[in-house]
Amino acid sequence: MELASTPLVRKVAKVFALSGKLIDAQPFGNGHIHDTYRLETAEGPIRHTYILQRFNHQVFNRPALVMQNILRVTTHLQQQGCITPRLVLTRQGEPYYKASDGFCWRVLTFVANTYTIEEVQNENQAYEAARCFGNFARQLSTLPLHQVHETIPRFHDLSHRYAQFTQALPQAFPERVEKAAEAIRLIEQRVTLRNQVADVLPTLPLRVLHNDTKVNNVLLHNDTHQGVCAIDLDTVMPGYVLYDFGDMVRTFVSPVPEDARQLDGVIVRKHIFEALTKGYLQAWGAELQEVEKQSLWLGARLMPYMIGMRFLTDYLQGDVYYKTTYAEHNLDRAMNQLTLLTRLEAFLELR
Ligand code: GN1
Ligand code: MG
Repeated sequence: MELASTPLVRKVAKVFALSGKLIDAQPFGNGHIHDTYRLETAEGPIRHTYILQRFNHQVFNRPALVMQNILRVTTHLQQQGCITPRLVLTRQGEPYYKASDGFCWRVLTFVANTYTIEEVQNENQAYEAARCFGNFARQLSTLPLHQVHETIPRFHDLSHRYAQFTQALPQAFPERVEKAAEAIRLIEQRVTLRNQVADVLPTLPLRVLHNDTKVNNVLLHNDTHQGVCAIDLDTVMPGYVLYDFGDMVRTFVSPVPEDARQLDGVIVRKHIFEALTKGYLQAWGAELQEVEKQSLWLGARLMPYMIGMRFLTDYLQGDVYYKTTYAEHNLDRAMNQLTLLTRLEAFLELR
């Protein structure tokens, strides 16, 4: 049996009210923001599994509000009999712990018999994951909006993201601007898309949404492969359904990862698009308003555009936000997303 990876991780883990004795801690998952570990404890013959995260407080600079949201949302879901990860408090009863490394750490339960995927391989996965995110938002429609904090102000506000991009441009390293010329052009060019978003948003109701509906933020069941629940609840806050729908399209329809450099591989799989649309609409049922349904395809273009813009802005700023593993990583991600946008525009045009 492996021992917990570093003394700090072991030390921090013990601050939390885990059941049993810590026997293992391993790095886990592929998130771009936090550092995540999977903990295992033993209580006699029983094993428990937890998720420990070192919180990125540069991205989420109000950790107390994020944790309050998670507590409210998971409690609300549990009250409705839904499966959800639960927050494990520290032995002092706090929702997170500020460690000697200056970082905030937190623990959530690991939902048993589940797995995540990085890419959608078949229609069933698309349908199940979309149903899960749809159910998640519908179940939260009875949670008053004012009870959920905006954890990252203006997170999906396109005009704000565009302003960040245009501000980053003149301050960027000239060689990065040069390498990014094509991506910059693809972003600048989309005036109509920016205007459409500005026109449509004021007609839509605000709802409590997930706001990061990447396919790896949903748990599937080991045996039935059905969607079990949504995870990664840091960005749960008020938003518009087209954001959640659009982020699913962004991460489900292409058969290659968001950082794939082979742009020929970035295509729109029609059967996956249809399966996810079906799953999402079924989960909402009659609760989704007609204006919201009409807005979904705009979301399918908005999200690759906005996330592509955010990757590119980070590239121009010198990779200060997303985790990267090589110099051009954020540029490759941006080009991938902008290629996906171009392919989605053609796809939706034909429908
Ligand atoms: C980040 O944390 P993770 O990897 O699930 C990001 C999302 C982006 C996504 C791009 C708080 O999500 O907004 O869509 O990367 N989360 C934050 O892959 O910025
Ligand atoms: Mg995640």
